[in-house]
Amino acid sequence: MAQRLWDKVWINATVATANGGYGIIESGAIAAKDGRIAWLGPLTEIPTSPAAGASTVIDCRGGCITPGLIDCHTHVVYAGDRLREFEQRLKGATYQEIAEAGGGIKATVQATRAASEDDLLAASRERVKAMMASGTTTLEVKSGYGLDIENELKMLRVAQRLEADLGVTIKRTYLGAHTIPVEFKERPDDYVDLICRDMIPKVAQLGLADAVDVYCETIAFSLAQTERIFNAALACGLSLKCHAEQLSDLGASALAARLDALSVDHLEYLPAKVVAKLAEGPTVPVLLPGSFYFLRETKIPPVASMRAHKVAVAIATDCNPGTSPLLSLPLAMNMACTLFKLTPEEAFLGVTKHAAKALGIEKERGTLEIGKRADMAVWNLTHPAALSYQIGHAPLLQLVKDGKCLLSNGLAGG
Ligand code: DI6
Ligand code: FE
Repeated sequence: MAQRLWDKVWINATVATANGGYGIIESGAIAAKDGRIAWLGPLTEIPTSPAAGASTVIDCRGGCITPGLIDCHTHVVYAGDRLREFEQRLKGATYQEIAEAGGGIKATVQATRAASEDDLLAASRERVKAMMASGTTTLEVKSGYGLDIENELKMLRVAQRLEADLGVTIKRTYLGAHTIPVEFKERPDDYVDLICRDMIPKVAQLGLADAVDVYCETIAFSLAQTERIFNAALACGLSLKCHAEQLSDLGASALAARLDALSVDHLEYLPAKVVAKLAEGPTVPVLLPGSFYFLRETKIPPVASMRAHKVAVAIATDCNPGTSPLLSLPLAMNMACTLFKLTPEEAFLGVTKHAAKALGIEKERGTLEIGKRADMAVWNLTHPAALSYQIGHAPLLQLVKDGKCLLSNGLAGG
């Protein structure tokens, strides 16, 4: 038999390409060849009949195809939990008070150091599987609960193994600058030296991370320390990301934007005047409504100003045990709409096109276009706005990564 044009064709779907807004194609079809999108458009315009064009034809039964969702900020690799701290906060203790008393991030550092690499993998694996069940095909994973070379490398290796095990794409970020570890309590700048002189070069040399992140906050690293760490990262050819302006305004976003960071994340305390700076460069603001919700914060990031300056805004789960034990991007989208007043369309772009940009992978993923990876989610929904609208239920029919089916819920031909 003559070689077929494609490997697989999905038909009978509303295709939301995320290219120019929702980018809807009604009664659409998508064809994949060698893991990439080879054709997409209205079924009436398909150049050959689906059955003649590909050996596998998937009937989406009127559902909706979106790009696979991209979670561009997670700390999904960790051991233990922070249940007691959750209860303490509900009784009135603040996140900062708990951190200053030696709990918070430090408690998770203790548990993560104590866990074997295999145990850490097993715990994290279950969480990533839950993310996939909500439509995530690509995620970022940060280290930052090891805080010494051995344990930071252990976390990054677990992220690498998760990718190989589960078939998702994982971008790895070194976050040694998450908090000052107890052994450096009295000499924080010595820890910054260790990060800059030893840890960043080691991580870069082993190819274990694509980017370096710093938690710039009164309870973590100062602006001057952040700048030193960023310069060390740039010297090793790594990209920058930053936990910025979450609980106070230290000027981290302006610094990160000046250094062309990939993203600045959180931003509740970002002054509107800095938004204009973000509009001028490549740095993507990332909103994390899960931690805002879970910490019962009240200060809202300057969303109206971001909209006015037409900056591409991304949304992520920030999945972590202390401030956002959240695994579902559709739920993060709902929170971004209800808590920050994003439109469902902005939320949709925030977990697709703009999230890809926040990870530097926008040439390959984040929108459905000919030549890009066939990285897609098929939903039992008629329109992608329903992802933001529904609370706690994302009816996923199929998850497709580079043309391969990772998950299928009752769709034939997967
Ligand atoms: N992201 C973080 O890394 C910190 N806050 C946030 O939103 C803290 C994570 C933690 O408490 O474990
Ligand atoms: Fe975070």
